[in-house]
Amino acid sequence: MFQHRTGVAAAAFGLAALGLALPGTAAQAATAGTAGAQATCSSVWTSHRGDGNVWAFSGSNCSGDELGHTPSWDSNWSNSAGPFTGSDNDRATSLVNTGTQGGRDTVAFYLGSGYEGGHGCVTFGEKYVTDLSDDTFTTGVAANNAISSHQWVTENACSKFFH
Ligand SMILES: [Ca+2]
Ligand SMILES: [Ca+2]
Repeated sequence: MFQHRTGVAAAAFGLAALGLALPGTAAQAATAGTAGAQATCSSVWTSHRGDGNVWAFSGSNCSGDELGHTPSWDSNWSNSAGPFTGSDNDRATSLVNTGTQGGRDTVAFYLGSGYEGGHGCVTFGEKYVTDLSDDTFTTGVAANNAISSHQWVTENACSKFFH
């Protein structure tokens, strides 16, 4: 790891010494469009990692309907405000975290609106959860088809992690 990083730094210095511009972030540009019904949670994460969003899907392994994706929070997935509305409530079965690392890089999901009823988290490092049917909130209530609010938190704010 250390030697690899040193090598990258040396290469960058070499380019700078030659007066050449570094290529910037073009190589990191997001691939447009996930392949809809053919998407898997792995492909969603690969295509969108680092874009700052959290994603929710109605089926396992990111199949079914995409309920939404957002860099923000939503205290009520059933109301008409925010990124999750109406029938999105109580319908999530798989989740993806394509946020950016550091600080509030973990998403906490809650049984009830208003961040009530117990929580379960998906960390930056975990990337995604393919099936909530074997998960419960901190209150012991089944998490599948039960999420009603979410927010970004620090990992150490969570006491339960979906798997
Ligand atoms: Ca909402
Ligand atoms: Ca609920």
